[in-house]
Amino acid sequence: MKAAPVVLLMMGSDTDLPTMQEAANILGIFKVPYEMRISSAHRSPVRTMSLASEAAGRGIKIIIAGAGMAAHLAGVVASKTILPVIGVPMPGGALNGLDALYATVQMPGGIPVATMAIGRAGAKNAALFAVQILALSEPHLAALLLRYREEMDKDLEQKDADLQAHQDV
Ligand code: RP5
Repeated sequence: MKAAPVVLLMMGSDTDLPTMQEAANILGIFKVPYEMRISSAHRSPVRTMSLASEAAGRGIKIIIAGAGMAAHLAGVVASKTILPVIGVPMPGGALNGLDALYATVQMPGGIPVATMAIGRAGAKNAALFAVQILALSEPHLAALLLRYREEMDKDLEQKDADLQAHQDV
């Protein structure tokens, strides 16, 4: 049987999926059960608000919301739940994500959204941040996070060694 999702990954459009897939990949690595949903603050506001308000009741602990342009998804979701909401501004549009960054990060006092970087790095970090929050009460995730960082370190060390071996000057 499939494990019940603890992270809800929301995005405003199917066009956000390639970027938000980065978050899904990380949750997969850490074996954190998640659910992906497409729902827009503007195009499907009622469904978006239901997803947000019902999330805690069905065992979701953290919501990641990615949206682009006038990106109100993370803020609207945060207004309907007290679960931590992590926002990811999507790139693209005439302003290439700067609009989404401002719309996501500039929340009025009272309704926080933990906003990540624009695009793939933001989606990846949103998932890692979610795992870090879960690790506060799940020691096996803390151990996996430490190993993940060790592997990043080793990977970079190897890349540096390769660079040194192939440098002519
Ligand atoms: C936002 O508008 C979505 O999150 C997406 O990033 C952007 C453009 O949506 P599409 O026109 O590509 O569906 O709501």
